[in-house]
Amino acid sequence: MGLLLNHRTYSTNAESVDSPIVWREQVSEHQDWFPVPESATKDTHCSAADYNRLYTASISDPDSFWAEQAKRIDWFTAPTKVGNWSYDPVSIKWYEDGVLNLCHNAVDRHVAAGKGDAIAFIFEPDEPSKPSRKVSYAALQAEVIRMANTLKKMGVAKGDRVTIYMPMVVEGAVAMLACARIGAIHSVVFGGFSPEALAGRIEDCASRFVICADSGLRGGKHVPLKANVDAALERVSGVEGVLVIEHTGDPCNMTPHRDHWYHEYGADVPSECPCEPMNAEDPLFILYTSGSTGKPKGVLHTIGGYSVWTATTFHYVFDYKPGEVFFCSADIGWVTGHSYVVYGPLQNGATSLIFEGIPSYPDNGRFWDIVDRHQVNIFYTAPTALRALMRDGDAPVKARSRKSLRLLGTVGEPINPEAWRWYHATVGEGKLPIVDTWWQTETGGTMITTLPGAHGMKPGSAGRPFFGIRPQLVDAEGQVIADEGDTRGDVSGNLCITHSWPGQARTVYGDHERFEQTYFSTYKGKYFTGDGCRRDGDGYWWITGRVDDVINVSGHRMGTAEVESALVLHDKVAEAAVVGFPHEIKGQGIYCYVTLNAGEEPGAELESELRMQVRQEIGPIASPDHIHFTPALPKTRSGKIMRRILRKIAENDFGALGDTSTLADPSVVDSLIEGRKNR
Ligand code: 6R9
Repeated sequence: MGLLLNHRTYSTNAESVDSPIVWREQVSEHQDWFPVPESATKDTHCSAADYNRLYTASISDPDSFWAEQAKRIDWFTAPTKVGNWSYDPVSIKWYEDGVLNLCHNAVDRHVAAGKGDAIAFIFEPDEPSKPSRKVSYAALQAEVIRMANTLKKMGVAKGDRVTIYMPMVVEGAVAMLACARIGAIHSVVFGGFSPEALAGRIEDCASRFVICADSGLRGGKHVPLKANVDAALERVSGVEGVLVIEHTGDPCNMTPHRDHWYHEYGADVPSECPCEPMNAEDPLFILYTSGSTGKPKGVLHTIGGYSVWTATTFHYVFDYKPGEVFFCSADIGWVTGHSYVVYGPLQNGATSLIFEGIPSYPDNGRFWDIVDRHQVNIFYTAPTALRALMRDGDAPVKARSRKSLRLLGTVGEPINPEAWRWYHATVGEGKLPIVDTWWQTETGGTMITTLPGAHGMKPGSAGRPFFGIRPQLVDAEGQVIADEGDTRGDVSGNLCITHSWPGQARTVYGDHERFEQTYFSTYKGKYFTGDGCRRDGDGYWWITGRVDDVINVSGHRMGTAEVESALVLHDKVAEAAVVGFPHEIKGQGIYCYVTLNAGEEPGAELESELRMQVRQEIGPIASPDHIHFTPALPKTRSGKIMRRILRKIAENDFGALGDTSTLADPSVVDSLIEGRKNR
């Protein structure tokens, strides 16, 4: 088993956490303690005393606690049952006899309550000179109804899978809500994925419908979404309808009978469409995510538990107050966009900002321009973006007022204390709370975080478990090292969660066995997160990064096996091994070791062909940082590639290679080191 453990220290000794993140070793985090800022205690939904009381209640009587939280949302039939789950065998249900509709809770009920004029979405286009747009809850309702009826006209019915391949525009969220409204299951595919990757995701869930835009805009560049859909549909059959939303006006090829322009096809649909009553355990969405083996998995979330979880976490984690503007910079193609651009904010009647572009366009002050222009109160982004902006110094930040900001947040990867401090001191003027929210596609919403009015902060630590969450650290053999409530000093291990929570994924679409195998078989009876973690004596949890063969590049999860599969598709490649290495901006970069077939010569041309190959198979986000041609890979006598050694070499850490005596040919290591030094 490749699950290794990092005991009590961040050292990178041979058997420590895979892909360790070097900057963690250089900082002694213990000295830093930032108490709850005065401003965060004002009207907070959760003080320190509230947290202790609510957390204890959520653990001692989860059913009562989650029955109470379920009252945040409307139910057509209130559930009489709360949690009903087992991790061995794996069966997870919450609120199983409840009937509801998430679109109703996100949109209609606010309109019904007389809040139709409140702003649901603010759209900020890629091009700052173009007008932004405000969409009220009433206008959103009308839009969602139109899209829902258009989908029905196309033949979409309850339970059908609909693939959404959109830029960051309001219509992307409308498409999701329209699916939820009619009981279709959405599968959003990030617009940066290639046609090949899109085809795989369409095929896996046998999706018969696709919603896309003509093209998207990112930093002034056009992303040919419809053309990518066309290319994908040459590789996969079964798609009957493609709904194309006009966004940039770029010309598109339209296949008769299959492809429909939304503004034409949806022009004359009825203006009423009741929300379909759905069982709490009916599927809501599938979202593909990378694991350590095989193709990306279609993680499946169901309606009831996910609704309650995102509504509750949004309320507490961001301490949201009516009228505030919330800006989460994640794309709806990732789970963060699902939970905290769309469903969490809307269920709370919040104003959520949708930003089409990128943080560096037209310059590195774009985020802060948006904050000022739309008076953003809560800003939530990824550490990789902060590291990139930080490089440009304080001036672009200081040139903007940022007075409206009240709370900052991060998500997606561990934040290095240096970036945290910059965020705190420069962006937040040393006054604002930061929530460092640890969670995953599989967890549906935030799991470990400080709560702004309750907890002091330690740069680099996610903080404390959210209500109902029971983290546990175990060693490689599954022995328990630490539970919540344990007050020993620093302990490290592999992070598991011992009890289910409403927002937990229910299965891998079409492959429950893979779900069990991936998450519940390493440590029987526990959900294994794939992350390494340390817990300090104050009860703060510090995520140290993945301990499996998943790497985190700019906050995007990627399986090293996926990149390897793409590389070996090239007919000159014999074998490939891919590892992560510490990268100043991206957190981790992609380092590929490649061996060629006999008679083939490495060279710059082949290198760019391989880069292209990976971009084609997966997308630009998977572009290798290094391609290291080598005559051989370090293997054990039984033929297993020793990734531990490859990781060390990629990290330029040649002194701690550990035991190489089991290698079939130890001289391979010297030649790899030589090759690394020459790069
Ligand atoms: C929400 C999201 C999940 C993986 C997760 C972990 C890393 C996310 C983090 C964090 C440290 C944080 N991760 N948030 N690590 N601190 N605050 O990102 O989901 O794309 O599925 O990635 O991201 O390694 O296991 P997802």
